[in-house]
Amino acid sequence: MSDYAVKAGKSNGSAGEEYLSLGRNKLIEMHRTMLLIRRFEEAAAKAYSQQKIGGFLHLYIGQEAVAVGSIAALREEDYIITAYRDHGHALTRGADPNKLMAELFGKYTGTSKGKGGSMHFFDVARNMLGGHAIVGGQIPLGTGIAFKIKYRREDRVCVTYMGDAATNQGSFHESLNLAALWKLPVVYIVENNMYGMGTAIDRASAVTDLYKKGSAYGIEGMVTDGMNVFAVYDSVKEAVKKARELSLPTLIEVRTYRYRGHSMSDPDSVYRTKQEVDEEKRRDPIEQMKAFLLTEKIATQKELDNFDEEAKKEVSSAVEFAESSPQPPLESMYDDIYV
Ligand SMILES: Cc1ncc(C[n+]2csc(CCOP(=O)(O)OP(=O)(O)O)c2C)c(N)n1
Ligand SMILES: [Mg+2]
Repeated sequence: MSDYAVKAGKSNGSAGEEYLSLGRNKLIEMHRTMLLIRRFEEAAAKAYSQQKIGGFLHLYIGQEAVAVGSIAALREEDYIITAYRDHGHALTRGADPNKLMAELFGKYTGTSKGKGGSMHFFDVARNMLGGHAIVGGQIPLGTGIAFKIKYRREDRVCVTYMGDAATNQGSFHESLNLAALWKLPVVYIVENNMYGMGTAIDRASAVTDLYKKGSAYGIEGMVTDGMNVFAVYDSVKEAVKKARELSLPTLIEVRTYRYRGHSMSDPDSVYRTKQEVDEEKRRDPIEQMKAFLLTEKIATQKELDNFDEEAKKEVSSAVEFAESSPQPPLESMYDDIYV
């Protein structure tokens, strides 16, 4: 692996004086964002089971540290683009939970006026460029955004997220080749949650150490613990620095886990055991962050409880907002088809 050294992120978030330099506000904000994502997803699952949300719904529960740790390492002007499991990324970027919930409900007050739904969260003002339903479809788009950054000599990077199964798509390989050839400021983040729908990674991918897939194109690979927000932050910070200063791509494999099925209609009990899920939950990213905040005396238990209450309140008012919002009017059917 000489030229394409593999670097592991730190896996013990409670070990760290260095993280205190992020400052109390930032640390609390990271924790509260993970909480907001989890409560948002739980409320979305409930609304889906009440048939208030139609179509597909892919939840991010368990993967919160990936969006939060990675986006904490970015500047506001940096771009992000991801697949359909996109709620966590949009919330972390600061998209309005009311509008996001309304989008799930198909309402006119939603981020895309109710026409995009769960898989197509967008917030152009916050440089969140989707939300893409075709597996691997966002990878060439993210690569193209990085090309645009370089072509216009902008001081930005593009973080392109994907699932583990997307690394078996041709679009992944074509993108990595061009990103390396043209030296593009892109960071590819593979959210390896071990499954593509009901298929375990070792049944679909010849190489299961996904960070190694960059080596065919001379792209440095890193692997990091996706249940630890600081490990994700460290790896992404390093890769972003390389993209910004040297205009070089990196492939980061983030090992994470989704607690729920692939989507709301997936009976996950047929391809994995409850024991496996319970085992993974013991590494819960939110619980790890709580332990860190308490150990380092950054927050008290009472404050942590309050943060959770506030996240629940914010989410229930988002549900109320979505429920009381109007449907898109029929006349709007052909609006916004082209920019
Ligand atoms: C091109 C294409 N093929 C198949 C599908 C159906 N499909 C939707 S999600 C998915 C699995 C993708 O898994 P992964 O990339 O690991 O992402 P995860 O769902 O685990 O976040 C498949 C096969 C699709 N949406 N697009
Ligand atoms: Mg997956």
